Amino acid sequence: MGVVIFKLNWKNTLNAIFLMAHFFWLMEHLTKLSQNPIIMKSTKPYLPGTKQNSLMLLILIAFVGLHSCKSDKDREVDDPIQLQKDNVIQIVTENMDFQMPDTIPSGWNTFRYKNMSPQTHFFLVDKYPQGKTLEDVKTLVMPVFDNGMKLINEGKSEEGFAEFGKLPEWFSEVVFVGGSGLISPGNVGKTTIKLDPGYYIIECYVKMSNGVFHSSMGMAKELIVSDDVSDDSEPSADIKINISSTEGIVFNDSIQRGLQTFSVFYEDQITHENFVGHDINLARLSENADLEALDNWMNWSDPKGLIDPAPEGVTFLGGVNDMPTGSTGYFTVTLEPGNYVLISEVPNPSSKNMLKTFTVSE
Ligand SMILES: [Cu+2]
Repeated sequence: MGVVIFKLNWKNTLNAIFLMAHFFWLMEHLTKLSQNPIIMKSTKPYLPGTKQNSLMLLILIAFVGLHSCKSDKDREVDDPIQLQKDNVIQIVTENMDFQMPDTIPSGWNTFRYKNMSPQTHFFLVDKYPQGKTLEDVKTLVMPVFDNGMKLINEGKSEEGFAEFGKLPEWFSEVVFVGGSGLISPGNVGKTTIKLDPGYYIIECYVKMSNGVFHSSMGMAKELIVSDDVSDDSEPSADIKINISSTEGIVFNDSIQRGLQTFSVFYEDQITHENFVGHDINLARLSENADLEALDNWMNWSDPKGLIDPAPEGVTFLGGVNDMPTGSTGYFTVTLEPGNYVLISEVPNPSSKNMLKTFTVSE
């Protein structure tokens, strides 16, 4: 702390010296100008005699103003305390990738996921059983899902689902511990979850227009959660969502515009018909949005589901991905006035009370 204060004071002193040097340079420059007959001819009406000094003073005030603004900004960026307060893990997708750190602290972590690609994505964090790695996923899990999906896409759904029986036994021990909801191209989602130390794989299983999973195209990445605990604490929520297999999505739908933090409490978690649990995805709806098309799209095990392109008029803004019973995750979003939907990525969400619309008024 003492070091920080010293550093800032030292920096301010340097700034002051810099400022004074500038001022003297300016004075000298103006003096030279006043000695130049051509320039003085054109500026003389604006510099009548004694008022020249007041002008210089005004310029100095403007100068000091500008410089002190700049040094305040510098201080914000350089202050390590400020950085710690906003300990956000950045994830970027440009082309079937997760550009992010390999190791992150345990405890509460906020992820800012920026989708700079032309496809819709999410990130899901999977905790793997002891000793299982991304290599095992590539050799024993991905081929099974790829073959099964290929058969389903060919109209052989029975054979396709039978294929999933070839998944290794330990795959049932993989725990989905959260992540973002779906995020449309060009959008950013902010999700906060608590993580235990361990070995994880971060993935996206949205499908390309040819039916191939993004995870098989590179969107599966190892993530180490270290024993070091983050300084972040649990966020406080403006809007509380409860989700369960029995009640579906439950929340108070009088939601204001502006920056809002949602909490998502998993009252229970089950494995749905497509082997995944329920989650929360927030989307903004345009006039032309077709809710029935969206309802059908949310099932990856359907040849037309969770595939590029996403339904028209629906802009996904993130959310909280599958979590175990009793967990709470958070997501933060700026809401403009308009129509929105909270929806789960499960087969026929509307039949499970997991498609709920709300309106944000002006
Ligand atoms: Cu993806």
